[in-house]
Amino acid sequence: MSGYLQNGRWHEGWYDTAATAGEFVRPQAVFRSMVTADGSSDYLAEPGRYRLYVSLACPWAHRTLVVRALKGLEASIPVSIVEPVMAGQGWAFSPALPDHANGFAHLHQLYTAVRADYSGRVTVPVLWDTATRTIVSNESADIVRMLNSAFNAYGVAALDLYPQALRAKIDRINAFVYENINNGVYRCGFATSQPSYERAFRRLFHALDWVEARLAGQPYLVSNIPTEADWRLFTTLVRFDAVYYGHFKCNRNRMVDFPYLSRYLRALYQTPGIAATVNMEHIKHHYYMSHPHINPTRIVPAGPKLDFTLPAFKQG
Ligand SMILES: N[C@@H](CCC(=O)N[C@@H](CS)C(=O)NCC(=O)O)C(=O)O
Repeated sequence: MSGYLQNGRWHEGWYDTAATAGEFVRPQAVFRSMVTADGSSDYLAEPGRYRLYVSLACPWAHRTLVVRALKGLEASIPVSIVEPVMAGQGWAFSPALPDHANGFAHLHQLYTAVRADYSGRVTVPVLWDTATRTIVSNESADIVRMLNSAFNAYGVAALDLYPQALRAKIDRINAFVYENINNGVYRCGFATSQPSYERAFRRLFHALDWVEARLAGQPYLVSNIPTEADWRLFTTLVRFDAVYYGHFKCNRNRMVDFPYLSRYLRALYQTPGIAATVNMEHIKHHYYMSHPHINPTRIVPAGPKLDFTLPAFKQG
């Protein structure tokens, strides 16, 4: 279980789905500033100035870790990792997983340090500015864009995951994948009425069938090399068989039952730097232990046996 801040005070509680007929509706992120390379915003890209707060369990935070790794920004943008299980006070730090910048015990303290009367959910990822001691952004879609383009002087400038010529296509695929798959698994798992669960389930597998058919004809979603659209899908797919299939009841098929999707998932996983961003311990412990309304015993399943290191493309 977790909670939220109301006028800067922490309250325990889960999402209220009563007002939306049992449907889970994800709130908008609140901090939406951008870091730029040319100083055209308040936040100039500088090595060591910004810190990412992530959960290794969270698919939205995972996107930012993937792009940080692909762009070679590990030394320029340090990371603080929260404890995997979200309990009474929400995301927490510990002696083993400390808040390096502020020494806080809980992530909600970071939010109220910036805005004493903050109201809303306290989410990861967070891009923190150590110079002005503020939150630049808590929206992973924006953080991914900043890491891709603002820090080229300090990372792999040649890699562009959002090239000008492909932007319209990437945006279209992102919208479809977000609605039906990235957030679709949550709409299944967090639904509190049978019809809203079944609607989300149908839309999810319709979308996965569409992706499977597309991948039969081309290796990646938009181009013949991975783009931002593929990495945004990856973080959901890599959690699918271990968590969403069982815990979120997305159980028409597993990833391993889709030949093209599973080949694609392995190809992305085997990209240099990516395997190190995937932590199945944190992923499984987070989901199965943080939602007692879904899994009251909080027992973490021992399976399934997964191997993303099998050859991505069959020989011959
Ligand atoms: N729009 C946000 C969503 C992030 C998000 O919902 N993160 C989840 C973890 S997977 C979280 O921190 N939830 C805490 C809560 O809702 O209380 C983003 O993509 O950055």
